[in-house]
Amino acid sequence: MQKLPPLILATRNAHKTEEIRHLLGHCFEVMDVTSFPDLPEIEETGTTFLENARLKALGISSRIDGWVLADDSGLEVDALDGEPGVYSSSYGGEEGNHTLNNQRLLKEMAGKENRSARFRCTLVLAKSGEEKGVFRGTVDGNIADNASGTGGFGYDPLFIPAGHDSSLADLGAEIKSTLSHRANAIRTFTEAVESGKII
Ligand code: ITT
Repeated sequence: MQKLPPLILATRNAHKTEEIRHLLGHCFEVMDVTSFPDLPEIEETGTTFLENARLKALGISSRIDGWVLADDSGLEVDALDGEPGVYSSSYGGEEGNHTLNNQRLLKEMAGKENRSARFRCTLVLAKSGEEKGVFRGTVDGNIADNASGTGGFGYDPLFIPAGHDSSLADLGAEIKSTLSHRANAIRTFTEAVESGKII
């Protein structure tokens, strides 16, 4: 592949950065917005993953030079009519508090027989405030009865991917990087880059 320019992730979530760097580090220098302390916080006022990913991608790329990739992601649980969905990061009442989020999820799922769920990831690529591409990925699975494992972040201790018996947090970073919603979305992004359609 040709030498590619740096990629700036429109995220303050260090776990996302670490996972995407692991997936893309061989072809891009991957940074995130924590390297640009003057950038404002982008408010996620959208009601879909795509709307929020666009707000982040366009909001950041209109303020800095270079290629910007935003990730909006979350967990949809069938027995909860798709909740927590776009509100995954604040489901427990406090933005980014994964312990409270998992506690609330377990409470809402108490006694529910249908445990099916999926993670979704929507990526928006942008440059100079213009959208250059949208890439999506999902992973199906089930919500566990109890939290287990220390790997990953967020709802990983409660999410058992289809075809496995352990949570994503138990399975660890290497396996997560082969099957996660983020890995699947990044794969479609990489295919577009390799085919010369973008960047
Ligand atoms: P940025 O907006 O700065 O990127 P964020 O964590 O707030 O960071 P989102 O608004 O996209 O990102 O919310 C994503 C939430 O969905 C995240 O906080 C977790 O609760 C959940 N989530 C997303 N991907 C996940 C994953 O791979 N494993 C576990 N939980 C995940």
